[in-house]
Amino acid sequence: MKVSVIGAGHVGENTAQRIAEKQLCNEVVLVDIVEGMPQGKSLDMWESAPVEGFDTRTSGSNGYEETAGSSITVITAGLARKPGMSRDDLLAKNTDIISDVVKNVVKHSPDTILIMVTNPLDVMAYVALKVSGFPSNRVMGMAGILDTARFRSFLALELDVSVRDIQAMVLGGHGDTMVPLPRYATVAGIPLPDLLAKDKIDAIVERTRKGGGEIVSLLKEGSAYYAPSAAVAEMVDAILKDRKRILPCAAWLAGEYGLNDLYMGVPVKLGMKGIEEILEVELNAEEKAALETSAEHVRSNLSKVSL
Ligand code: TXD
Repeated sequence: MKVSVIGAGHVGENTAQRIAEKQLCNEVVLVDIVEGMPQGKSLDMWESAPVEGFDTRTSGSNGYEETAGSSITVITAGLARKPGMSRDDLLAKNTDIISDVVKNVVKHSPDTILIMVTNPLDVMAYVALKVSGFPSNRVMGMAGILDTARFRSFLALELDVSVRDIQAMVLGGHGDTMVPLPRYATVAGIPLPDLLAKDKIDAIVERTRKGGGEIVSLLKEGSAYYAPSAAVAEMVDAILKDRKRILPCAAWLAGEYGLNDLYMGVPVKLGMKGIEEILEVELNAEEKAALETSAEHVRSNLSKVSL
């Protein structure tokens, strides 16, 4: 089993390292346009194998031959945000990059599952779906696991409990219009609203919505990568091990949640076939309205894409 990671920048390199350390497959191939960089990073990773004790081979390339026959291809290639930039500012440049990357990936791995990471995420997943011609179960985006992880991590700090006991759900597009669902958050099965006052929950929801921007403004250059790469590795694990995990991912909607023809974050079942099912949870009027606002935002971005 082989996983290719296209784009060996911050998210790509950490994703590759996490997949190798967890030994999720036999081989990880890193691809980037910068000469020598993916080769150097993957060699450095391989040299950590004797210490970390993994046998997953890591290699790097500036071409796509080495990616042939990948079970999963993670696409992180493109530009990242700088302070003052929104995810949407990346749209035009990243559309061109993703179109080119996806064409090359598909040529060598016609049966691969695509996990999109590049921003603006929901739009890049759409570009990948159209350019690949793949069925929608094999093209998905990573965002919801990251957004949910941020929500859970802030709740753990506030409640002073283990992150392991916190379950949560974030729906919607990957942006400031995302829709965290406190009603569906639990701490060891106890509904969150029973444990935390509404104003505290609201503040954490707001911090979650702006979680990506918080990191961008602290880093000054580039955006988050430790939590994003952990989220991608969780998706890779769910698929390769056919775990049937229920995780929030960007999925192509065809009527679910009353939405059509766009990618949005929703709970899905992830297994060997990719997205095996989209789960529809009941939403109240306020949550529905927030999801519609998020969908509007994604639609307006989609209207700017020309393929
Ligand atoms: O939740 C999420 N989905 C996200 C998305 C979380 C974090 C980062 N998110 C987005 O992922 C971010 O806004 C960017 O659009 C991507 C990648 O972020 P990263 O932080 O890894 O960016 P880097 O470090 O700039 O890396 C991008 C790499 C860099 O090495 C380029 O040389 C390479 O992409 N690149 C290419 N590789 C292959 N082919 C082409 N055409 C190409 N163009 C650039």
